[in-house]
Amino acid sequence: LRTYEGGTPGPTLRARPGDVLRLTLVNGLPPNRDPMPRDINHPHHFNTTNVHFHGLHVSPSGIADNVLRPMAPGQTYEIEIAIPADHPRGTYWYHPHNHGSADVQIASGMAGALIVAGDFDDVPEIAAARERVLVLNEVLFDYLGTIETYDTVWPEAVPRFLSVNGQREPIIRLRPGEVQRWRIVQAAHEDNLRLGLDGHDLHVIAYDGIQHSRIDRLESLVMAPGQRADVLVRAGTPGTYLLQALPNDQGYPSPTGPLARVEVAGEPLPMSLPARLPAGPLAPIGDDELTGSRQLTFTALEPEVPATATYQEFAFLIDGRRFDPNRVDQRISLGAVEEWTVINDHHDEHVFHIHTNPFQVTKINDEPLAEPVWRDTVIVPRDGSLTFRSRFLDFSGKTVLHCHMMNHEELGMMQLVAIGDAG
Ligand SMILES: [Cu+2]
Repeated sequence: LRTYEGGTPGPTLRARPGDVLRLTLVNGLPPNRDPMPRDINHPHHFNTTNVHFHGLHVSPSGIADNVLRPMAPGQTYEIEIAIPADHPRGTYWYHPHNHGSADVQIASGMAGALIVAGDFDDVPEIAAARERVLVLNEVLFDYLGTIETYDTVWPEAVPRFLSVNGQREPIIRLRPGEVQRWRIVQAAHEDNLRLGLDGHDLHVIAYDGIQHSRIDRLESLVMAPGQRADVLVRAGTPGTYLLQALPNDQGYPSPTGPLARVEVAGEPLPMSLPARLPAGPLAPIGDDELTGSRQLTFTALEPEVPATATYQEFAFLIDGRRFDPNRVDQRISLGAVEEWTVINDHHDEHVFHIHTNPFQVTKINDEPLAEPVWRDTVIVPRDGSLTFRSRFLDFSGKTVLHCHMMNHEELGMMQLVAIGDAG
């Protein structure tokens, strides 16, 4: 399997607003054996990679967060990410994003957390809580322990299981009454997960690394691939509780099963949850700030019996077309503030993600949300729609938007975006 630093997940990177991250990527994977396919929207060149810094508001160009820059096997690349001094602090992540190989590499466990530190430092109950980083993945490989053809991924012919930090059902320990803060990264390559912890509520304090201004107390939390959630857990009475992926319908059943065993034991450690949270870092976008709007439509072409079909029988489209690296689909002025509606004309859920700028989700299925939420990755309901507002600030350049179910991305569900005077 392909990994960062020989294991999964990759090392957790920690930075502060104003830092410059300088990374050297040594692509130690062997040469690609397959020729460049005639159809670039079929998976290929599994040993070519690159790195995306998911959720960061940084330059998408040059040697920064540039996912259009392939990194060939046997070569070494410098990467430099300048994090703005006013960047929201929180839980982000990094993963490969080379079109053709990203899905297989993420499924192999190439993913790691990136924390822009200092979020909630001013909330004593959160600052006092022990922090854990939980990177979730759905692991699959063939009977040789490899993924060397896309037929291993699709159709779902090989066993797969859920993992937390590269382990199957690890033990997470808390003392009775203890509050812990879990930074959860949903790094599974293609499926949503509905998380639940037996006997405990999940208190969400941030979505996609952006501080929420209130605590969402949930019995279960649906996380799409690419999403993050910061969650407070207050341990109950001594015992062993399962953190698990519960049944969920994403158009077809999401994976289910145990993720971790939570052991509550030892001397009580009474801690309290915060009564309230401070205002989030990003101001809401009002009607008078908007400079334009646009609409995108996600669709899929699929065979009559999808469950047994091969991947070549599917195509995933945005506005009726598959990804073309030579065609700019969305041109956006630098400084624009826009309202976008993403329509999902398919009976399965899809997951909208755009690089460089987060967005404020305002409506689901045309119904206004009581409290709009800032995100960078969001489920577009099946046969439904999603509306958000975004400011395209600070960085011009070419980048992408796509479905974060990475199998769909590989099979075409991605668009090229040009912000400002780029291309
Ligand atoms: Cu999709």
